Amino acid sequence: VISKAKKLRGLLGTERLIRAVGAHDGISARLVEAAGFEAIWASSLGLSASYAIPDAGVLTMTQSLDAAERIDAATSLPVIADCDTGYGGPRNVEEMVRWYERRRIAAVCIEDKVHPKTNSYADVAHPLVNIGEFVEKIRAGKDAQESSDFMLLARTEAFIAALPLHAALERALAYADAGADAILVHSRIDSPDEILAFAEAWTMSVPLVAVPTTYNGIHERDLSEAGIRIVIYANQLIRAQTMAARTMLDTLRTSGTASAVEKEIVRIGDLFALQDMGTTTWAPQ
Ligand code: SPV
Ligand code: MG
Repeated sequence: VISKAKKLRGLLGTERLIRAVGAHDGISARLVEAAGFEAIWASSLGLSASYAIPDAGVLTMTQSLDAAERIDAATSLPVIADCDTGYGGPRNVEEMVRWYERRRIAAVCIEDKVHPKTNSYADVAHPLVNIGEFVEKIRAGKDAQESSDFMLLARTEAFIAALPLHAALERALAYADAGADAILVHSRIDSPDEILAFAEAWTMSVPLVAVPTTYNGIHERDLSEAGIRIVIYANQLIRAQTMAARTMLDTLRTSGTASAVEKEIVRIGDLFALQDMGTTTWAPQ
């Protein structure tokens, strides 16, 4: 069987944009696959939200690893695990890579913020570690992997920290030189200007990854034309689930009968199918 890491490498070897969607558990991963996307992003925001705890470096590596493994087991798609800052220093990243690779996760992503980091959209300071420190983490991670297919994505939060383009590029170049297999460049402004300027200035063959959450007006076609190779829809799925749940719960509370929500919820048979029950419901649900 071909490994998930090889699968992701294979996708990167084509011309087509890879679309990854953020998931936080088995069923969300399965829904992403059924919808026809190419990869899963095991999101720290989604996973933290599913625990109802802050996305602020609170999850331990073990919790994130277990979740990534459950997500991976539920889908044939490759999983890119959001590993925050790498759970500590270079020695932690080394250990992290060993475990994630052992558990067949295709790729991990670490970011250059100070640990414990806070989600990029939070209205707080987003201090970065210096370049040398992050380069050490990348090297430690790359030295630890066994198969050459496993990938380590390096994410720069330079724009999140309000640094200019040249600083973002300086960081990304150093990370690529240190062996990062892809560069995730993050931005939280409403326009794609930062990402497009970065992609325009990027001359290395190391692929770029973008997360168009705030600059959601851009089309995949334009990201792809700009040279982005992976687009991550990081949080739309858990936001959709949350909205649907809220609507259903409101209807249920105000109506006083479960029949009122029947058209807002999937059939039990749909769940059975998603969980490989291999049977149908006895009632015409
Ligand atoms: C996540 O999904 O946890 C991410 C991406 O890190 S973002 O929330 O856009 O920062
Ligand atoms: Mg995250």
